[in-house]
Amino acid sequence: MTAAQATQAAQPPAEPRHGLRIFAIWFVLALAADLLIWLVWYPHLPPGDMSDSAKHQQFDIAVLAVAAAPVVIAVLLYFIYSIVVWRAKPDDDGDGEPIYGNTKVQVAWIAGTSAIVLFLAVFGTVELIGPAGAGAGEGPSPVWKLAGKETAAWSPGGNDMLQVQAIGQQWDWTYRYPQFGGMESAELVLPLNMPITFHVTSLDVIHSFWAYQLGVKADANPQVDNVAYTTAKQLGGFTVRCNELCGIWHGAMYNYGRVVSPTDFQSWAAGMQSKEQSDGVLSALPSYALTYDPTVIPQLGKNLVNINQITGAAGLYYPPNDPVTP
Ligand SMILES: [Cu+2]
Repeated sequence: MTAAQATQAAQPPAEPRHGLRIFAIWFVLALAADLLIWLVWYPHLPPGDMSDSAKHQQFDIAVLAVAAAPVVIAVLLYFIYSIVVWRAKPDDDGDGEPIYGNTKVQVAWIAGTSAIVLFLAVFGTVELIGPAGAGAGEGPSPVWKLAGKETAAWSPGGNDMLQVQAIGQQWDWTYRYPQFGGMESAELVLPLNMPITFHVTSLDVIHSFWAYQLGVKADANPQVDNVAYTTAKQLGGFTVRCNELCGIWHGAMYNYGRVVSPTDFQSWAAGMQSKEQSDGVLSALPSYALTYDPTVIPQLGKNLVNINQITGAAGLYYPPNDPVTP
């Protein structure tokens, strides 16, 4: 072996293009993860797609996951790649080479993070203006109102918004339909494909109206009219829960609702209204107000239990039948 050959053999092999390698592995993994999220996970995301607001929540979570997965993969991949490829030899106690600015890395970092942050800001704002809202709870005075008319009447097929007052009390939900003479129901019945305005309020403490499958969640505060919108897109049943710890029977504070066709809804609501009218309940009920605050009328409570199975309050508006107050 000549001296020149010996020098050549002692030289370390040329460094592979690490950046390109990492990028290639990252690209394949990120693409696979995003495809999995979009095609496999997205359709199963809670809360489902029973209403437009639920659908939007699914979409938002899916888009954010698609944006986040490549970032998470990049961090973990760089970490693992460093451990495997740049690991120091057991007998190597020396320092690594000092590193100074790397224009390519700096430009890529600033461009990448700026793009992600700007995208999230624009996407988040657009989705807040849309019907998705913050869990479809738009607050007592919504900044962006949905297009639609809040009228005293409601007709199926018209573009009037159906108003439903969701009233929480310890420990039950009841529903009031001001466009049907203030008729009250223990079951939340909604028409398909019709824009609905929920007016959420409470008679006593703070509750939270959570129609899970509809993707609607809104605080129920006494003396506050909290507004939330949705449009049901599928027929079927859904659950309404209280989502704010509100006392000992908070866990039992749930009931059910169903989405029916507009004509079925119309006949159900008209039937309920005339039943409550002929029973004298409707005239005895306090007049409709956005912050509903009826006085205690024991006899009325008993009537409502007989007619509509409305029960639940702990000696407040309705008699303390169920659940039993300890
Ligand atoms: Cu509650």
